[in-house]
Amino acid sequence: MSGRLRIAVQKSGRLAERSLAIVEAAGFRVIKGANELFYRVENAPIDLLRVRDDDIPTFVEDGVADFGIVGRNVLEEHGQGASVEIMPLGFGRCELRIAAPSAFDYRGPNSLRGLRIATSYPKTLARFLERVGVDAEIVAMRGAVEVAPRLKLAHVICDLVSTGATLEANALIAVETVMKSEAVLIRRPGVFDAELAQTAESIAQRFRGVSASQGAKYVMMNAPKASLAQISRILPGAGAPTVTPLVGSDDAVAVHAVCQESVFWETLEKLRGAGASAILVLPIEKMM
Ligand code: PRT
Ligand code: ZN
Repeated sequence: MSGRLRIAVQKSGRLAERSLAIVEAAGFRVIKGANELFYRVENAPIDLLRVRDDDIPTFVEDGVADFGIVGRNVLEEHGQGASVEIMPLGFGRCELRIAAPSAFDYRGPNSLRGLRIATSYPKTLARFLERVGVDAEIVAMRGAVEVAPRLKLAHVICDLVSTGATLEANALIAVETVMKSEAVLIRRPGVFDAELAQTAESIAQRFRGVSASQGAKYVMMNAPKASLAQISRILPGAGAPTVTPLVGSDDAVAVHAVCQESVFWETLEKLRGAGASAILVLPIEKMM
């Protein structure tokens, strides 16, 4: 493969833009050339293979691509289990759920026994039904699954839900979660040869850095020494904070910490309640 590494990404659709954005945030400059199938990275030996998301698991398993960015739902449905999930990427979040007409009296998976369930995820649904020990008929559909009950094609549906607006517009209510999904970085099975190994390692490490710094914040404040323990407990997802003396003060210190989770106004109010002042929350651009 001429020493270049391939990352399969969705060409167009819900994951396309964010997939490109994460590659660029990792410092890889993507040239969006005239070639529809490949985008070249200018400052690293990487090409982006732009395809339909359903094909990504197969391409990565067969070694046509070395890495792929794809929804875990698609990996579960179209993959053979041979590729390796390296990390979740924090976007494209949704849930594969079973939904029923609002009048349906749902009392757990047993209520699905003998029913027709429409879905674009027949394999994943079949595994779920087997796991809960329920026999039902799966009606495989390509899209517009939410209209199946109205058309009397099926009693209930199994589809991806993010905001819930589509279910609501079709008078359906989610009754069961089959799986939770988000975009994930996957790699092909097997080892990379020496030429590609370094690029592969750099991709994985930089992606980890980008995904860790998304949502992470750098928090600074002044605080009384006496409340340091309390303040450490309030800071969301932070390791041990850095504490430095303040000139001209014996009982107050400066506290710096990297918070891995969102820092809300309530957190700031709690910090102030614990005696902190001059609280600053800053975005983090890169982390390693
Ligand atoms: O052309 P290609 O095959 O590449 O794309 P596609 O049409 O198969 O997929 P696309 O672009 O629609 O979605 C790509 C991936 O985005 C999915 O595989 C999921 O991992 C993720 N994702 C996240 C979603 C949703 N949220 C989502 N809400 N994919 C689809 N939906 C649909 C859902 O099927 C339903 O029709 O949106 C509707 C529900 O949305 P809400 O907001 O009304 O609940
Ligand atoms: Zn698709």
